[in-house]
Amino acid sequence: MKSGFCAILGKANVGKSTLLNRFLAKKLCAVSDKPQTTRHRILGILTDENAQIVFVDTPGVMKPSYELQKVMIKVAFSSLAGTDVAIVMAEPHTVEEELIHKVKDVPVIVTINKIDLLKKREPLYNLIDRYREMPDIRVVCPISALTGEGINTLLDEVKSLLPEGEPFYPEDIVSDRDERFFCSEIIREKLFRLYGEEIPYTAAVVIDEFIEREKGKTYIKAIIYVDKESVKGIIIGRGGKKLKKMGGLARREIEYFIAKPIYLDLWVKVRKEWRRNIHDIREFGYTS
Ligand SMILES: Nc1nc2c(ncn2[C@@H]2O[C@H](COP(=O)(O)OP(=O)(O)OP(=O)(O)O)[C@@H](O)[C@H]2O)c(=O)[nH]1
Ligand SMILES: [Mg+2]
Repeated sequence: MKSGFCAILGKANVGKSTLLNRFLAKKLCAVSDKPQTTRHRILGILTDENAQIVFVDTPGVMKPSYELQKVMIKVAFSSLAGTDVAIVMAEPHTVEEELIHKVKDVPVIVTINKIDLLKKREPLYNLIDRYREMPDIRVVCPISALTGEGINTLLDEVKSLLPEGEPFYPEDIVSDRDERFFCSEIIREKLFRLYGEEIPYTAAVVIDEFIEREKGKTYIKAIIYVDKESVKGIIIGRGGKKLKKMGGLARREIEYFIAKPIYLDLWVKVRKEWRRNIHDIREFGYTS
């Protein structure tokens, strides 16, 4: 049996969370077409007959400009401590030299994602050659996390770099996070998907109550904290329509995720400038 940790790192929006979901064949992590969707370190545990791989999804690496982003960067790099393998994910048009140099003492698999978007394959071969010339890179894997192309090869490469050992987690456990956490992430993902521009970045979601009942629906009270009064109005929308639509999408996905009917009670509150205040950031569950 092989077992170990595999951190997935890369710039924002390259497809890290999509890859983790693809590995687990389960929608676990929030995915959106906006950068900086992921704010936490999230484990996705894959156990099969000969290995247990603990994949670690991380926030995208970027230049931080406010406190929350600083915390996110710390979260990303702290996931390298104790990891057995690092997947450094890149898109087909960039070379992630800087990031690769930051990963020290861990075998690196460079993963070029989104190859389904390439019209021609030649530029890809040149890119693979450039990575192969760099020291410390074990393997270069072109993949599409979206279509699944190349995923099995990548999985085999990860396995081959893991040490022999007993599993860390029972085989039916898929994450270190609980249902409450994933409920808040589903709601946050819907904010990313439904609202334009800056709006999702100003929001944090906190599950205030989560009450399971013997009979009837699970009651979930969630508070969306935003940093300005004007954003609150935009999230709620005229006559509450926009929030209702968002809530409906979130409710359906939460019901699917926890396999129970729920009543979702959504509130929007203002916590001025929370993204710049470390105490608020911690209170909302973001820690490195
Ligand atoms: N065409 C294509 N799109 C992809 C692929 N993988 C991910 N995407 C899309 O890329 C966008 C970002 O995906 P995410 O998985 O959220 O990216 P991420 O790296 O986790 O982003 P952050 O959490 O913001 O750092 C989404 O719109 C995905 O659907 C792929 O292989 N091909
Ligand atoms: Mg992500």
